[in-house]
Parts: sequence; structure tokens; C-alpha cells
Amino acid sequence: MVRTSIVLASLATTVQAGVPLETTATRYKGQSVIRVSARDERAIRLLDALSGDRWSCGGLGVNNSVDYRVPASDLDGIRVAGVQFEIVIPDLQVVIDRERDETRLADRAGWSFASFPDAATTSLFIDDLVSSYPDFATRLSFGTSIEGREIYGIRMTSPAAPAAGSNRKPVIVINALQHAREWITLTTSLYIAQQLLQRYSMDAVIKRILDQYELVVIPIVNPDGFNITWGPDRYWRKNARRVTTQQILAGVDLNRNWSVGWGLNNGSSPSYTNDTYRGTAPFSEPETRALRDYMVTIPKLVAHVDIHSYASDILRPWSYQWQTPPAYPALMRIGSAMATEVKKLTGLNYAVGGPEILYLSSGTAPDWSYGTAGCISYTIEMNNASGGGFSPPASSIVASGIQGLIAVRTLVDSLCRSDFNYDNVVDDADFALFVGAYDVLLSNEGDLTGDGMTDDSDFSLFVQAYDKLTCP
Ligand code: 0X9
Ligand code: ZN
Repeated sequence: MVRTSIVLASLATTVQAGVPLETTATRYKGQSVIRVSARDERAIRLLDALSGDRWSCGGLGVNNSVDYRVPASDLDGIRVAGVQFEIVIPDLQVVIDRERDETRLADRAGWSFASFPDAATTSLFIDDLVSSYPDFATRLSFGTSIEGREIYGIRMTSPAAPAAGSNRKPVIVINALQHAREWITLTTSLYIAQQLLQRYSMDAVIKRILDQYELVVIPIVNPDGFNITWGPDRYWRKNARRVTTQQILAGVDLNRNWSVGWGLNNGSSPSYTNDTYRGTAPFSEPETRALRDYMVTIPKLVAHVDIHSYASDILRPWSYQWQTPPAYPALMRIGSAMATEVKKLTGLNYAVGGPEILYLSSGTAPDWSYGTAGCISYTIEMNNASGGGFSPPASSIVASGIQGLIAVRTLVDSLCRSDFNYDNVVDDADFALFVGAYDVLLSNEGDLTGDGMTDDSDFSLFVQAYDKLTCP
């Protein structure tokens, strides 16, 4: 805690003065990232107090682990205190230097996933996509951040008309970079957008997705925080909220500022020195308000994905409480389908679950979209298979993009399977198709449970879905 406030206090003076005394280059000198077992509660307590900078909490199943950034000079002391750990990044400076070289050498004109894009490159990339696919894509603007930066996105759908009787297709929202330092989430969202447009004419599932739905990708929810990560502090997580009469740069964790479950101490912090500071009220921040105000205008929001890094998880609501939500069976079915498909095509493991595989977080975006719009929602935590923590090598950008694309493609393809004729409503026409498949063991047409046959359990799922679109 003491250490955290010293760091934050110095950050405040540096950023405020406009002449950074401390920069990414000096701030992370002599730092390491270590990994401890999530089951070692004593280690977690000690490192929470000592480090104040938890990088990731994840790993898979029994190997659940937590990563912390700590000064290398503390490692001996931590060892003497009896804590067992693995060093995942011995010298953060080496990682920062490698990343700086990669970004410095990057080709920004005609950017195409070979490096991490900055804010201007990202915006240009979206504009280029819109002008390359004018019949499919439009740029949307949702509002501005505390420091006046635009929060924008790209809406994609094919020219195919919405289902008869409806004037708008159902919408899926995918956002990245609520947390400023999670650069891989930004590139993953851009890759998803680009590939959906590029593959429309080659991939039958993507064609159906863009014919039937609107997909909205919002690459940078936290533009001020992103700006800080390109300047004085590469590993800044929150937004740029300033507090007190001294205008200290405190920052609100945007993924603790949404209203559902907001304010619980078990899962967010009331203290502005903390990395999970939730702000003074739900939606106190213009960035979360911008997204909310857009999302509430969507008549049929059917799914929402909030991309993070780097625990390698597909997380369902609730994240603020242990109790499972009413849509638990559908959320697990679709989440498992996503993880299975990613595993099949890339060999990589994503764990599927709720707070039991990560931790409790209160006031998160997916809890809000599920809790208020009732849509299927997930947090996807990308993995860190190539190392580097929040600074993975640029060579992993496409690999992560592919995982994100597979996950989203599978999610949308798994939505509302009771809508057999894909006309966006589950009605008598679908019932006729369901009856045709009933008891036909070899048909998986009506097999909603995925047990290999169409039977009474599928019928009960069908009944729940009747007249709805967001359905099991
Ligand atoms: O803590 C968060 O906001 C997310 N993890 S991160 O390391 N990227 O900060 C996880 C949000 C979802 N949380 C739960 N389902 N508990
Ligand atoms: Zn995050």
C-alpha cells in the first residue's frame, strides 16, 4: 500500500508537471514479474500488499496462478518469507526495450498487424476498413473521454435485409481496451473486424453472421489511459480521472464502474490509489457512460464481448457474485463451444467459467449488459502464450487475433440455435422444423443440448426459446 501510494504520488507530480520526471524507461527499471500459486493465500496477501500491481490472475484449473510485478531487489526477501514463486519476466526493462524497438521500427502507413498500433494508426485503420467496405461498414462515434478523446467503433453488417417484419438486425457488441495496458485486446478486436469483412465471401458461417446480425467493434474504450501507456506509463490500467484539489492522476478502473454489482468491496476498491478503484458512483466516468448510452439504444442487443488480457479465460456472468445467473446453461454451452473450437483450431486452452476460475469483480461491463439487456455476455481474457505479460511480442498479434475471431464466430454461430430457419424469431416455422427432427437420432438439427439426439430435453429448451431471440 505504502509503495503504491508513493508510485501514484510520483506519477501524479510527473504527469501533472508536463515534464515527466519518471517515464516508462525509469519507472520499471529493475522490476520483475513473478508467478505464485493462486492457492497460496499467504503469498497472495503478501504480494497484494508489497506489489500493488497484480498483472494477471489465471492459469488453468489446478494450475491457477497469479502474476505480480515486483522490484527484483525484493525477490530474495520474498523467498526468505517462504513464498514459492516462478520468475516469468526476470527484467521488465528487457521486455520494454524489445517492445519499444518493435514499435519504433513499425510501418504505420498501411498498418497490418505486424506491430502494435498507436491511437492515430487505429483510427486510420478503422477509416480504411470503412472505405474498403462501404456497403458493409460504417464508423460510429459514442462520445469522448475525460480528456476529450473520441470513443468510436465500426459497425458491420451485410446489405442483406433484416428478417421480414423487423427493421433492424440484432446486434453484437465487442469492445476492447477498457484496461489501457492490454494492447493485445486492441489488435484482437481490429483483427476480428477486418476478418469478418474480408471473409464474408469465403466463409459460409461469417456470411450468415453478417447477413443476420450487426457486429459493432469498439477498439479503444479507454483512449486517455491508452495515451498514458504510450507516454509516461506503459503499464497504466485505469482511465485518466484526476482527484482532489491537487488534481492527482488517480484513474478509475472502467471495468469496476458499471452499475450492476457496483460498489462491493469484494471485487473493487473505494480507494483511488488502488488499481481496481471503482469511482465515486456507477457510471461516474464518461467512457463507461458513452458505451452504456450507445448500448441502451440498441433494440435487440443479443451478445456482448469485453476483451481483456491475459488469463486465458472465457468468463460468463456473474462476475460480482458466486450465485449463477438464470442463463447459466446457455452461457456455459456457448462458452464451452467457443473454447472447444479455439482448442481444436489452435491447440490453445481457454478455461470457461465464472468467478471461481478468476476472482470476484464488481461493476464490470459484461455483468451490466447481461444484467440489464439480458444479452449473452462474456469477458474474454486472451492468453500470454508467447510471454511478455502485457507486452507480448508483436509476432503474437495475428495468433491472438485468430483466437478472438474463432471465439466470436463460434459465439454468434451458437446463439439462438432454436431459430432453425434463421429468421430472427423462434416461432411456429421453427417448431415445424423441430418436429421434423424429433426422434431422428442421426439428425442434430433439433439437438439443442448437444447430446447427439433430438428428444424431450431439447423440446424443453425449444419451449424456453419460443418467441425470443436471445435463447438457449
Ligand atoms: O479484473 C478484470 O477486470 C478482468 N481481468 S483483468 O486482468 N484483465 O483486469 C476480469 C473481469 C471479469 N471478472 C470476473 N469474471 N471475475
Ligand atoms: Zn483487463
